[in-house]
Amino acid sequence: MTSKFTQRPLAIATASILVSVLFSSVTYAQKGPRSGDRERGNSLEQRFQSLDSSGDEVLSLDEFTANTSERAENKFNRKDTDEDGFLSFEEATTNRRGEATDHSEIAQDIVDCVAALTEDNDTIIVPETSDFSSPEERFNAVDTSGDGLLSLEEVQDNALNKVSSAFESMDTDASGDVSYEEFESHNQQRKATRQAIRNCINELENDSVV
Ligand SMILES: [Ca+2]
Ligand SMILES: [Ca+2]
Ligand SMILES: [Ca+2]
Repeated sequence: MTSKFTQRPLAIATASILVSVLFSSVTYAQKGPRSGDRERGNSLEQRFQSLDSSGDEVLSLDEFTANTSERAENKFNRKDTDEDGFLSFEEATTNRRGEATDHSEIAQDIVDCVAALTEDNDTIIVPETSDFSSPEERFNAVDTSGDGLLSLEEVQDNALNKVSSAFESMDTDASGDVSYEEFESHNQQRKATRQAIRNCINELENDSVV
């Protein structure tokens, strides 16, 4: 891998990566015509209902992943700036500011910091150090063919894996489907965890003594 990228970490970006890993298909379901929906609980219910296409008040894995491939394709096309049908390392790892987020060197510190915060807030889920892997590691994990480029299929497979494992972690009673209660509590965990990670990264990055 010879691509160059800047190493300036971006707190928000990492937090949002984790969030998108945990929750992509939930936000994906929000693409409909609804707008201006500010009421939190209500909007979460609507989100759940829009995912529940069978209307049986639980989400199946199929319902939960229904938009995943299409969403991945849209993102792929947006990132493929030279339009060659593949994502290079740079296309895949740089964000809108032209930087690749890299918190891999403080991954353990982030995990320790978030773990300490759970003493006061047990809604927070402690992340794993692998959630903060380097851009190279993230890229190579998706590049299953190992040719140094990401195909649409690789990107879609990766998205499906992530959304499926998010579904699994939501289904806390292992019933094979996700109830509204499971959905809601996962959403609360996600919000608390995202905030905790953001706070920890800010703190760790602003450790200057002067
Ligand atoms: Ca359903
Ligand atoms: Ca390309
Ligand atoms: Ca369940």
